[in-house]
Amino acid sequence: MLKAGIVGMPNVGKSTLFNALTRTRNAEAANYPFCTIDPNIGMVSVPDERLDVLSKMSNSTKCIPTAIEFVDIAGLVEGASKGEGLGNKFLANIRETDAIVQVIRCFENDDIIHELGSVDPTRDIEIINSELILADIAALDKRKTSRVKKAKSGDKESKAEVELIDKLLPHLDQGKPALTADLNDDERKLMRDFFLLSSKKTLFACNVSEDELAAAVENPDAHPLVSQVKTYAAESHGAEIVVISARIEEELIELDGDDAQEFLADMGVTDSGVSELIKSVYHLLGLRTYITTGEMETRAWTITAGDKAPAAAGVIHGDFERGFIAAEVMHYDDFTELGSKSACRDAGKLRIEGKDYTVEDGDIIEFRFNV
Ligand SMILES: Nc1nc2c(ncn2[C@@H]2O[C@H](COP(=O)(O)OP(=O)(O)OP(=O)(O)O)[C@@H](O)[C@H]2O)c(=O)[nH]1
Ligand SMILES: [Mg+2]
Repeated sequence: MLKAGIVGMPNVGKSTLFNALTRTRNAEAANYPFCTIDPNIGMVSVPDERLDVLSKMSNSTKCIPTAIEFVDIAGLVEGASKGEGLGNKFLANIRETDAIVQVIRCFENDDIIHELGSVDPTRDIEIINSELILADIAALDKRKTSRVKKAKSGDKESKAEVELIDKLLPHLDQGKPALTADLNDDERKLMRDFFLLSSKKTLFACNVSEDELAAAVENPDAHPLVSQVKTYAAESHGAEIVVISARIEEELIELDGDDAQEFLADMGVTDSGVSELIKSVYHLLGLRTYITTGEMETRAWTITAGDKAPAAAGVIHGDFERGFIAAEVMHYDDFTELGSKSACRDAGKLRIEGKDYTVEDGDIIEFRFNV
């Protein structure tokens, strides 16, 4: 299962966000730096309104969303790449993730300690990024030393690695993440073996105060701290931001249905931003959803963008992939517009696809297989 790591300075609300995402209080969130030492890991359902619609149409007994994993990691400080504040251990936790959610404190509150005494998003992001980059430089230096000799004795793979490292190091030395290095497909593929921290896709989550959420979601550019992050994220990573209030979502854990809606309405929003964050991370990880629906259940299944029908079938069961014959496919939009499978068939919107079919997000599929 693909994992997204929650990364940032100490005491910015990472564990609060983790609890909000997992709708638990499994992570201890408290007002002091380095509250988290060992990472907290949790499965998070991916919100998908389409499932509720299909579930009703099919009269399904169960409705099962898909999920991704989030890891709440300890706070990073300046010098982490040199081992400051258990930095090496924390960086190793980040190395094991597939994407990064960088949480940035965008709320002013004198009661909540900021590691550096003031709220300054640009400075905070720069500290985190430079620690990730410095750790990558150290890793690449080490790797280069071990490859140079082999490269000299004619080992092709080592030679390619050394060339790539020589291309990456000057880029990193300029303080730029490996993610934005100008590489061709082969180089990008080879770089994956390096497990660089700064090569991970990143989403910037602006944690704003409860009473500013509505306005900041409406117009991020008008919020002085959020707009800083937006500009920085675009320039440094070509990345997106999401505006959240971890605090609001955390308070929602205790409320159900109507009470939660009422609480959100009081804040002038329909969502705390956390659903949007989960969806964005899912997309960032390159994941897509296809759906199966029937009386027994309506269920979302995760595939990687570009997956062919047999691989998609394999997500349900290995036998489906091994014995794959064909996929009966209709798209969610057609199914909901036309109202039934037979209406889709009559309208030519129910297709029989073979093993070369690339499954699309929102496809409703029934597999034919034989084992
Ligand atoms: N007012 C306000 N307080 C918040 C918000 N988010 C988090 N906090 C508070 O900030 C403190 C730190 O939150 P945590 O979630 O523990 O922060 P962390 O980033 O996990 O901290 P470390 O694990 O120590 O790195 C807690 O007292 C939270 O209640 C917020 O949106 N608004
Ligand atoms: Mg924490």
